[in-house]
Amino acid sequence: MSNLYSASFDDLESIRHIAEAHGFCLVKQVFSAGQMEQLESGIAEDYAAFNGTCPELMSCPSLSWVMVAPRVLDIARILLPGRICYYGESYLNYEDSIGPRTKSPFNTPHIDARGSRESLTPFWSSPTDSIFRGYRFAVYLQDYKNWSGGLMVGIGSHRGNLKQFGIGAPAKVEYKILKFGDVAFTVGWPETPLYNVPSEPGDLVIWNLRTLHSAGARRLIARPEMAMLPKFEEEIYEKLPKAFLPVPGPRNAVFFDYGNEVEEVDLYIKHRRFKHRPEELVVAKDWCYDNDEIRTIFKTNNITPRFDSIITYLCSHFDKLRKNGASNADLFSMRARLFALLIEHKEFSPYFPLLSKELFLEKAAKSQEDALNYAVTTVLKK
Ligand SMILES: O=C(O)CCC(=O)C(=O)O
Repeated sequence: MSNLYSASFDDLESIRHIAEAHGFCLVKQVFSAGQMEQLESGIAEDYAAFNGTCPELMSCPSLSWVMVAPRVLDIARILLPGRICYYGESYLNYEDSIGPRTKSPFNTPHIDARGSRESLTPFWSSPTDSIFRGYRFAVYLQDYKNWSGGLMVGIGSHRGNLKQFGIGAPAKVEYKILKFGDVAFTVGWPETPLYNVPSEPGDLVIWNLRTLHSAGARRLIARPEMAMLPKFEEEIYEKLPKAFLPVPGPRNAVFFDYGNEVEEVDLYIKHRRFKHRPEELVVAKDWCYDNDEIRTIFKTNNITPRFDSIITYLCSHFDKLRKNGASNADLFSMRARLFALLIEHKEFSPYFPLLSKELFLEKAAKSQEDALNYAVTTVLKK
């Protein structure tokens, strides 16, 4: 059961082909009805347990299973031959009834992949037009085949020049008139064809980190298959909200990334870490995917974890506590955790290193304290 953009969960070759050709794939029926119920209650449970500030998903006790479900990992492996890496990039959307997350999702079309050898800020672009070796995976709890609110993607936007969709130059847009009775709108379509992904509960939506996408795509009642750029959709919605199908309920979902151990993914990991300045890294306060239980899951499944954000958070927290006069006894377990993570830390490219591993090990051979001081100073300087 595969069509142009979707394939059954067990048709791995089609999934790979579709994702590589178009930059995304709708994978059908990955999760059973029972698993979707488990996911729904898990999201609500963890959201309450963490008072609405959920950590990354592996640190969420009721949700980590989703990311390492065998069907998900089979799909990740076919898309990303070689070792796969998880770097803490995951999150959930939750509200118990339709509220701001559902009404105002992030509907600016964007790509996520960033980083070059010169800077971590620019959008990633391959000099040889190769495919970025990292994907985002999403499980939406609602039916976006028959209602508004799903994901919009630019078909094939994972390749080619970034200018095709307006990054670095104004997008080329072709205008057409769209009529609703006697009201007419001038709507512009980019060269890149747009698509509202018709996901249903149980499906897995995957897209390349270089694929143009936006959240909360509306469907016109008269033309439910037609996708538009959000700014034109908004213009019509403001005047004629009834022209669109409503959303089916709160926009609850989980999102997570896997990538290969390669340069572009290394740059992206560093971009994400640098984006969260150390002082903002309180988000990593409850991140614990370096604990023994979760490490065993990674090991069993041949997943390489990267802990750059946890390291940065620990350096910042450790430094603060030390400056505030915390005793050695108070700092003992944090010191041991940070030291272990630094020993293990391995980057996939030499660009924008978190620290010099060589220098750290050299210092550690003589004094753990000196090595930690070096690491804390270097990591926090960046
Ligand atoms: O909320 C969504 O459907 C898409 C999320 C998104 O834009 C992203 O993860 O970059």
